[in-house]
Amino acid sequence: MLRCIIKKILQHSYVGEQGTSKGLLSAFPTALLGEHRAAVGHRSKSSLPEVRERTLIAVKPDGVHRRLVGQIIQRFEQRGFKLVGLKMLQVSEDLLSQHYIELRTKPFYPRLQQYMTSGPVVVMVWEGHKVVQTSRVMVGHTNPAEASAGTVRGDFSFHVSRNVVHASDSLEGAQREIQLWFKGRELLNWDCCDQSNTCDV
Ligand code: DAT
Ligand code: MG
Repeated sequence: MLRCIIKKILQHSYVGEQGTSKGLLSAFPTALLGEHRAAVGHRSKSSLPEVRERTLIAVKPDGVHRRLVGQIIQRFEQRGFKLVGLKMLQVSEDLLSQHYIELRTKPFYPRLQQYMTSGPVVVMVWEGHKVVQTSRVMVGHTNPAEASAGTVRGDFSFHVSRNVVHASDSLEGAQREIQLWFKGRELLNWDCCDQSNTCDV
């Protein structure tokens, strides 16, 4: 009940900033209001570029077939990152060759292409402080045989040709990959209800 009253007052204060709601608002302790300000859409530090860092994560066809999508998403949610884009698709050879532009001349590329186009992938954009670097640590070494336990690859795979997940390896790479896989309108800017503990840090 108290939460509803506070929310109503805050909603009024965002519409007008003047009149009775402002007077009533000042009667509430700041700590009590902080959570509710975030919940009704107050924007603060989340617009800073460092906090808004984004990366591309994809569950590869083996991960989808093995029903690992949920567990992989859970790891990123648990870490505190914010999901801003998500879709499932069948990758074309053309999209894959643009994604792996630097690997196209590698001897293993034909097998990589066959594997990556063999079934659907689930591709996501995650946002948060140092998300590119942290995701690479969470995903683990390219070769699962060298990936630490506790990483996605270290826990769910044993061979480089079936390493379950993709994660962008740099800020520039992430920007390029996000633009390649997602249209701008497919990415959502939204404020978490626990913004002060996850995003505005
Ligand atoms: P990462 O996925 O860790 O960024 P990468 O960009 O070097 O690694 O390679 C992309 C993918 O290509 C990798 O996840 C699995 C595949 N790959 C890399 N090296 C390989 C190899 N020697 N044999 C087979 N597949 C390989
Ligand atoms: Mg890579």
